[in-house]
Amino acid sequence: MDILRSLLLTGLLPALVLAQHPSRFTIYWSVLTNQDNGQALWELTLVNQDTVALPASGWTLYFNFMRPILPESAPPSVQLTHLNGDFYRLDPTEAFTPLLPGARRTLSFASRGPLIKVMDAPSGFYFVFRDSAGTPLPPVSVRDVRALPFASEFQTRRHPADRVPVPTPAWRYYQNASLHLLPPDSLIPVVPTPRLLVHQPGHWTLDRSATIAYEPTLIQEATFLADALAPLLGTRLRLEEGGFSTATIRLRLGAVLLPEGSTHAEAYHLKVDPNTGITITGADAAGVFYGIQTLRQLIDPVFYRQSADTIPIPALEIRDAPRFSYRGLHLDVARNFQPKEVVLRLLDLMALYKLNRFHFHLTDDEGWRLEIRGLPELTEIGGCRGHTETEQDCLVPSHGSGPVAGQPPGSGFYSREDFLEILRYATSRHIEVIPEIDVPGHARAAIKAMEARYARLKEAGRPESEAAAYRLVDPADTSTYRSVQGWNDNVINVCLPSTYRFLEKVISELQQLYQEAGAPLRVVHTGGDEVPRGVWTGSPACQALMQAENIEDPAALQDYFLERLHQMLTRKGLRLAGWEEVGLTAVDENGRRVHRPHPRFRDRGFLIYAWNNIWGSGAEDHAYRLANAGYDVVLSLASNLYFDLAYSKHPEEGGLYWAGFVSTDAPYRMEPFHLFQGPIQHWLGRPLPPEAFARHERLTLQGQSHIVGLQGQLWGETLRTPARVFYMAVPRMLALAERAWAKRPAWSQIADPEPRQRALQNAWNEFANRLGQRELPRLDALYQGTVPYRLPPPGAVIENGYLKANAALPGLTIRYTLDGSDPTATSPLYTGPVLLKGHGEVRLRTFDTTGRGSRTTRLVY
Ligand code: TNX
Repeated sequence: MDILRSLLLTGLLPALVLAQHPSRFTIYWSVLTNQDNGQALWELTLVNQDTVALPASGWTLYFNFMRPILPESAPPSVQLTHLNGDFYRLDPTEAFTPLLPGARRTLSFASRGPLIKVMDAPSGFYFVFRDSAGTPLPPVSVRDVRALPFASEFQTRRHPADRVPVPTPAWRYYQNASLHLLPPDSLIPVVPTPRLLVHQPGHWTLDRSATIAYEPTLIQEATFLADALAPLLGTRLRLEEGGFSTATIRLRLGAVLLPEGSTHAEAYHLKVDPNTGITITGADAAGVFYGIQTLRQLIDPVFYRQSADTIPIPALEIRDAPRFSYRGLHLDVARNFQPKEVVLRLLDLMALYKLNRFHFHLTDDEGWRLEIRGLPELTEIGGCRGHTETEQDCLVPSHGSGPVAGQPPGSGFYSREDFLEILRYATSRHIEVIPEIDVPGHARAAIKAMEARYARLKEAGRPESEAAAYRLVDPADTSTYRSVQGWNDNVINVCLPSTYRFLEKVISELQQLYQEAGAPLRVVHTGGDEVPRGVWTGSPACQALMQAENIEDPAALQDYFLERLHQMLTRKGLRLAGWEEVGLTAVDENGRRVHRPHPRFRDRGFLIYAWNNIWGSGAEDHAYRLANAGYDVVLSLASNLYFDLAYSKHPEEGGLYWAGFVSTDAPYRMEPFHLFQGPIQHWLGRPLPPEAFARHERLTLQGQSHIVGLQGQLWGETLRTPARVFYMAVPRMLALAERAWAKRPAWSQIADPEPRQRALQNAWNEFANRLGQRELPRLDALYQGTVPYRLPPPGAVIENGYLKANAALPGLTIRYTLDGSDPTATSPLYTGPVLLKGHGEVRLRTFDTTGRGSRTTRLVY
C-alpha cells in the first residue's frame, strides 16, 4: 500500500496504468462484396502496433459509420451496438482473447446499403479503457485507418443492376475525346454567358491614370471595383462621386434596355469604348455590381498573376440580365463545421459568378452553429462534439469527429460577431443569406442542448417553469422512431408551448442580427425534411393537443406545426421556406406517403426546395407538381445539383452517391423547364426511355412562373476539411451559375433528340474550354491556390505503342512520368502522342497553374 501511495505521489502510477493499455493501432477496412440483397460485407482488421497486449476485456472501441450495421452480423468475439446516428460501439465478449503486440485480428460485419468508396470507411475510432475498478480512462484515438483497394467488381457495384462503369484511364479518354481545344478568342468571354454581347474592334487600355466615377448610392460598388482592380495595377484607382465628365470608368443607374425590349431587376449594360473607357449602367445597384463582375472577367487571367502598367480590355457592348431571380448555393456547417474564412471565400466565388442567395444550413442533428443570446447551451453543447457519457457537456462524435471536444470540424460555431461579419460581407456582394433552422426533424443538437439547459437549471434549484421554458421534448413521450441518418431522438415535440417559445426566441435573435448587420432577412428556411414516422405517437402532450385541436392522426401534427410556424413568421414579416416535404401531403388514407402538393398550404406563399428526384424513383416530377400547384419552387435537385455527391464512381473519388453521381457537366446539362428531355440515365446507369416519364407531370406555363431558380447543395457529412468544400463546389458551381443566369440554352429548344444532343455537346465543349483555359486559371491567380477545386484526372490510352492523353477541361495541362513516380509540376508536359518503348508504367496528372495536381492516372505498357 505504501508503495502504491508513493507511486501515486510521484505521478508514476497514472503512467503505469496507461502503459498497461496499448495506444498504437492500425485499422484496415476492406469491403468484401456488395450482395444482391442490398447488404454489404466488410472486414475490420485491427493490428496492435504497441508493445502491450489489447486485453480480453475492460475496453470499448467507438467509431462512426454512415450505414446501418447489422448487430447480429458481428463475430462472436465482439458485441456491436448502434448508439445513435452514425455512432457505434464495439465491446469484447467472453470469447475475445487478448490481441498480443504485433498481432492482428479480423472482424467481419454486414451493413445495409452499398459500399463502393474509400470515403465510405468507418472513421473516428477511439478506445476507452477501464481501470480495474471499472472507471473509464481518457479516450485513445486510432488515427491510422486505411481502406484497402476496391478492385473487384463486387466491391464497386452498387446493385446487381448497376451499369455505371468505374472510370478507367481509357474510359475517361474516350469520354474526353468528344471535347477539343478551342482558340481562346473563340470563347465567350464571360461566365455565366451574358444575354447579348457584341464585340467591337479594338480595345481600351486600363492603366493607373483611370478614375472611377459613381452615383452617390453606388459607393459600395465603386469601392468593390477599386479593391478588385488594385492588385492588377499595383495601385488603387481614384474614386470620384459624380465626376462623369472626366472619369474613364463610369458607374450609374438607369434603364437597361434588353434585346427583348424589356427591363429586368439586376440587369446591366456594359460598354467598353476604345476612346472613352467603360460605362456600366445598372437597372439597380445589383446590376451595376454584376457589370463589375463581368468587367473583371474581361481581363485576361495573366494580368491576375502579376500587376501590370497597362491592361487591355476588349471593346464590346453587353446587355445582360439573369434568367432566374434565385441563384443559390447552400452550405451545411452542422455536420462538419467550416471556419468563417471558408464561408467568406465561397461568397467571393458566388459574387464572381453572379449567384445571389446563400442558404446557410446552420443547424442539424450533429450541430448547432450560431450563437443565440440567452441560450448559451445551443452553441456550448450543441456546437460541440466529443466523447461523452451523458451529452450534458457535448454531443457524441459524428462523421469521424473523434473523442476530442472543442476542435473543428466536429466542434465550432459562429459568434454573433462572426455571423454579423458574414452577413455584411454577403450584403455588400448582393448576396442574401437565407438562414436555415431545421425543424421539427434534424434537430437533435438543439434538443440535447435544451435538455442540458433544463438539467443545469434544475440542479441550480430554479423552478420547473423556468428550467423547462425552452425544452423541446416531452419527457413522458414513449414514441420510438429512427431517422434516415439513424437518430432515434432528433425530432422536436410540436405539442409543447416551450417549443414555440424556443422558435420565437431564435427567430427574433436572427432578426436582430440581420438588422444589426444591415442585411435583409426576408426568408427563414425551416427545413421540414425527413421527419421519421412514429414520432409523437407516444407523447401525452400531443395526445392532449390532438384532442383539444381535433386532430386525429399524429402525422397531421406536422401540418399543425407548419401552420403555427407560418403564422409566427408571418407576424414577423417573414416568409417560410422549407424542403419539399413542407409542400407535399404526408400520408394518404392508408397511411402511405403519397407526395402530392398539399392543398392546405397552396396560398401561404411558402418557398419550396425540391430535392428528392432520384432518376428512376418515380418522384422526378415533385418540383413540377409543386410549381404547377402554385408553390414557388427552387430546384435543388439531388440528381444534378447535390454537390456533396461524388463526381464519379471511382472508388477514390469522395462523396455520397445515394442519388447517383454528379459530374461537372451535370448542372449544365439540365434544362430547368424540361427536366425529362433526354437522354436521362437511371441512377444505376441504364438509359431511361421517354416512356419512363409518360405519366409524369410536365411544367405548365403557369408553373414556369413558379420556378424561381436553382440552387447547388453542399451537404456536410463528407466535408471534413475546407479543401473538400472547394473540391466539391468548384467547378460545379460555375456550371450551376451558367444554368441559373444564362437564358434558356439554344440546344434545349431543338425538338429532335439527336441534333439536340450534338448541339448540347458543342455547347458543353465551349463551356468546358472556358473553365479549363480561363476561369480556373483566374481562380488560381485570384486566390493563390486557396480554392483547391477539383482537377479531373486525365484520360489516357496506349494505341500502337503510343501514349495518348486528354483532359476533361481543355486547357488544363497534363504531365506524365515513365519511371513509376507520381508526376509533379516539373514532370514532362504532355503535348501529343508519346512513343513508348519496352515495358513500364505511365503516370499522368492534370495540373493547375500553381502546380497543384489531380489524382494520378496509371497505365502499364
Ligand atoms: C438528404 S436533402 C438530406 C440531408 C443529407 C443529404 C446528403 C435533405 C433535405 N436531406 O440531410 O445531408 O441528403 O446528400
